[in-house]
Formats: sequence, C-alpha cells, structure tokens
Amino acid sequence: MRCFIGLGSNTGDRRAYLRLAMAELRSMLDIEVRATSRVYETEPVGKKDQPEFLNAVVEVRTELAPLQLLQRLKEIEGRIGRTTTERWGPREIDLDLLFAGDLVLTGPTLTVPHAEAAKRKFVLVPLAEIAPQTPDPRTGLRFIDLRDACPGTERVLLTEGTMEP
Ligand code: PH2
Ligand code: MG
Ligand code: MG
Repeated sequence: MRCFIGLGSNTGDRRAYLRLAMAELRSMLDIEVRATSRVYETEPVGKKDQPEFLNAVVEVRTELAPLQLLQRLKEIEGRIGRTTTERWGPREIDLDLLFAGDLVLTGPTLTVPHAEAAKRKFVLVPLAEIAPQTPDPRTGLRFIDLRDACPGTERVLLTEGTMEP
C-alpha cells in the first residue's frame, strides 16, 4: 500500500530530528521510502504561541497494515525522544499517518485520511510537491487541487537543504 506520512518538529534542532526520523524510516525493512518532499518552515496552527515548525511529507510503500505502520511511527517518535505530549504543543518530532492507500476509516486509534491534516497548508504544500495528481480517497480531489483550494492562511516557506544526511 502507498502511504503518506507527515513530519513535523518545532523544538531543539528541528532539522536534525527530521533527519533522524528519516534514518529510522529508511532502516525499517518493511517500509520503503519512495519520495521525500523538501522542508518547509511553517507558522504554528492551533496553538499560536509556540515556535515555528519544520514540516515535510514522505511517500512510503509497505505491506504493513495501517495500524502496524502507525505503531512504527509511534516507535520512532519514542526512540527519537519525543518528550512533549501536550495536544497542539511543541514537539521534537511528530509523525502522522496522513493517507493509507485509498482507505477511508474512522477509528479510536487511527483515522485516515488524517482528520485535520488534509485542510492544512503545512501538509498540503509538501504533499502536492511529491504527489500532485494523487486523489484524496475521501473527496476524489487531487492533492494539488486540495492545496489550491485550502483556506489555511498559515505562512509556509520553502527552506534550503533537505532531510538527507
Ligand atoms: N502540528 C500540530 C499543530 N500545529 N502547525 C504547524 N505549522 N505544523 C505542524 O506540524 C503542526 C502545527 C499538531 O500536530
Ligand atoms: Mg500532527
Ligand atoms: Mg501526531
């Protein structure tokens, strides 16, 4: 299944946390990284009085079930040392499962497509960069159309450099 994962960090050495997360993802034998977006510096959404985020999106291929993939993402967050758990608050690393193939499901531990992410510029800009023509399974709209229709007003700025070592 083709899945999209959102990465975010807004405390400490943000780019180093993104790089660590990528290294962890690439080290997993049952997850294949297929595409990585560039890195964007973005204005915090929700809770405003916190540092700016670095955000990116990666496309992976995996035979893992979506809940197993989610579990892996939580493991990586734990290993990288995410210490903050406040909802919307600052975090070293946040890995969100955004889309899992054309699956549409709402559950206690996993909702895909991700409930809010698909309304946010900080997700849609990097997502449309790597997969502009892919349709959102919920609406049928392509990611690039979602991005262009997104009402979000947060600032999203392309940064120099990548998430690679
Ligand atoms: N993540 C949040 C809340 N707000 N804002 C930006 N710009 N980027 C994020 O990744 C982000 C956020 C909760 O996960
Ligand atoms: Mg998040
Ligand atoms: Mg999260």
